[in-house]
Parts: sequence; C-alpha cells; structure tokens
Amino acid sequence: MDSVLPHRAAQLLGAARRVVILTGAGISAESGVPTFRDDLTGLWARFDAQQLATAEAFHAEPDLVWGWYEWRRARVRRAEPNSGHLAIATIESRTPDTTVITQNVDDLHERAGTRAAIHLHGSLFTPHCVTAAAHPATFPDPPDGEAAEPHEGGRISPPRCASCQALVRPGVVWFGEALPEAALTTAAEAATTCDVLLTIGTSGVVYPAAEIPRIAASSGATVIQVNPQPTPLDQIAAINLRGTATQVLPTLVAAAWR
Ligand code: BV8
Repeated sequence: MDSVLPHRAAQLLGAARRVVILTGAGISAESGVPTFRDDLTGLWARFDAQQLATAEAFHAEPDLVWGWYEWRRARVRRAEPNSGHLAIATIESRTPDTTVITQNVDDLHERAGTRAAIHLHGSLFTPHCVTAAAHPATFPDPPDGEAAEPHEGGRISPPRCASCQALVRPGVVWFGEALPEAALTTAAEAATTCDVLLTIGTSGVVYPAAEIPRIAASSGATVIQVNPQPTPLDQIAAINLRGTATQVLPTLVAAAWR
C-alpha cells in the first residue's frame, strides 16, 4: 500500500459531506465468514455457488440448498464483526450523511453499530415462504439432542410456512431474481449524489450491484477501493488501497479524523 495514497484517501474521506460505502463478502472474511467464492470448501467444492444460489437449485434440491444456507447462518452466528465493520460505523458517526450498502447477507454491519445498512441481496435472517405473499417465517429451534450447528454440507429439510404450508426459503436474492426495488433505487440515488464512494471487499462482478460504484464515478464522486486483489473496479477507482479491510480501514479512519 503506497504511503502517499492513504493520506490522500484520508483527506478526501475526512472532507466528504456525503459518503457511500459499498461492501462485499471481503469485509466479513476476517470475521471468519468465507467469501462467496470460497464458501464452497469441503463438500461444497463439488458445487458452483452460482448454481446453488438459485431458485432452480432450491426447487430441485430444497434440502441441499436450505442446508447450505443454514450452515452459512450458523457460521455467521459464531462470527463477530471485525475492525473493518467497526471502522465503517465510525465513519457513519463522523459523517452523518453516510449510506452503507452491502451485498452481504450476514448481519455483521448491524452488530458493529451500522443502523440502516441497505441489503441489496437480502439476508440470512429473513426467511419467507416461496409464495408471492412471501409470508415471513421463523427458524425452527434445533430438535433437542441434535447438533445445534448444521455440519458442512448437511442436507436439512426446509420448514413449512405456518400461514400457508408452502416451503420456506432463505430471504436472499438468488441469481436470476430481481433485487428489492426500494433498496436498489435508494442505493443508486445515494451513489449519484455522494462525494466519496468507498468500495470494500467486493469482486465487482455481480450486477446490478456492481453498477453502484460506476454510477458514483460517472456522477463525479471519488471512488476509493479497498481490496487485497485487483478487480474490474480498479479501472474506475481514483485510489486503490491494496490491503484487507482490517489492515486498511482503521488506519484510514484514524487519519481522516485525526
Ligand atoms: C438480476 C445473495 C434480473 C445470495 C448474491 C447485468 C445486469 C443485470 C444482471 C446481470 C447482468 N449480467 C449478468 C447478470 C446476471 C447476474 C450476474 O450478475 N451474474 C454475474 C455472475 C455475471 N445477476 C443477477 O442474477 C442478479 N439478478 O439481475 O435479475 C432480473 C430483473 C427483473 C426480474 C427478474 C430478474 C442477482 C444477483 C444477486 C445474486 N445473489 N448473493 C447468497 O449470498 O447466497 S451474489 C453474491 O456474489 C454476493 O452477494 C455478491 O454480490 C456476489 C459477489 O460476491 P462478493 O461480495 O464480491 O464476494 P466475492 O467472493 O466475489 O469477492 C470477495 C472479494 O473480497 C474479492 O475481490 C477478494 O479479493 C476480496 N477480499 C477477500 N478477503 C478480503 C477482501 N477484501 C477486503 N478484506 C479482506 N480480508
């Protein structure tokens, strides 16, 4: 990480009146929550996440897909927010007009103190039934005596809706499904009017979420990227901070408001 860049990035962040923060799976990696692409360790290595994260997969193999999400939810429950999540909450406290937009389905931003993260791809914690009514559902308590934590790759039958007996599905947006309109509209509007957009821990390849930093750049905002690896967003980022969320964000925030 070049020693000059964080200074410039800190200056811009500290002076910004309107900040947008877009996060991807990378922000939760150091909390022990695997990123989307390496979620498929062990048994899951046989599957392509993009195949599993679809309505078709759930329709064809509900126990396999529900088991995958329950395994991911259990991993999130065991995880704690990291100093990257906490640094983002600090930015919000320093710059009231900050919008946090996440592609993640975990609740680590909320547990770090972010009050109203926009979840473009839903949440592991808002299951609903598969009907158009999408009746909200609650998670069944693990039967006594059974392992409370699903084991990796375990097939678990999804519960039935208490209102209509239809299958309950994870409250996430699958590939081929439309994003929640209000979330996407609010996110795009924030990107259009912000001074600085900080994109953290996303490969920037999944649309339409990947449009958000591009909208900000084309609207005149300064895009700052935090990622240990190059991504397609390198092209539109004015500043690329090559490092992990916990390596970069606490230092950046301390320098912005020293
Ligand atoms: C839709 C929830 C239409 C589920 C997810 C153009 C326009 C519109 C759509 C498309 C389009 N082109 C193609 C499409 C279709 C598709 C798409 O984008 N496909 C891609 C693969 C090309 N998009 C869709 O299907 C979307 N729907 O467009 O519907 C429509 C409209 C009307 C009516 C009907 C239909 C829906 C997409 C949402 C899918 N759901 N998640 C679940 O989680 O199971 S996507 C999922 O993968 C994530 O949410 C995230 O968005 C995406 C990518 O993951 P990332 O977060 O970026 O994580 P990744 O692992 O990829 O990368 C991690 C990064 O972190 C890396 O860069 C790594 O270097 C970095 N990193 C690692 N460690 C750290 C770190 N960084 C910092 N610190 C660290 N420690």
